[in-house]
Amino acid sequence: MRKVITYGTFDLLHYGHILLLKRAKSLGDHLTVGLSTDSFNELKGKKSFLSFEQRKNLLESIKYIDRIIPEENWEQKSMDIVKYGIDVFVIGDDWKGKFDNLNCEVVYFPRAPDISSSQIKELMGNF
Ligand code: C2G
Repeated sequence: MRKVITYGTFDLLHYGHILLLKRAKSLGDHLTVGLSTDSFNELKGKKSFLSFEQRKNLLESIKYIDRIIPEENWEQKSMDIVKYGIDVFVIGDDWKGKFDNLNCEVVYFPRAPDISSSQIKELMGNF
């Protein structure tokens, strides 16, 4: 059983997120998502439109995801990799190079172009 993990805020779920999750799952048999908590988002300097619970509910409807854990800090990744027996860490290439030292295989996927939660928030602001 090849296990994959990825992390993120996944606010205002869009096709860029889905594509990343689909690609992540294609690398193994089991996908864990470390979902950023609202307090970790503050650490990241991100204010998500949807709360952790709302974002978690949305992710739970995605067939590619097998497990969701809270992402509470920057440091937990290497412990999660050991705790969950992870083989591959995946994330978008906006993070390229940032996680090369993790204790498993690391894959950066190209980000889906022309879509982001902040763009959606801006557009929503006009309605
Ligand atoms: N993503 C993508 N294409 C987009 C937008 C996002 O592939 N158009 C990917 C990001 O690269 C990331 C995932 O979708 O892999 C989640 O995106 P965010 O919620 O913006 O994640 P981020 O805030 O970058 O959190 O510890 C890691 C951080 O928690 C990552």
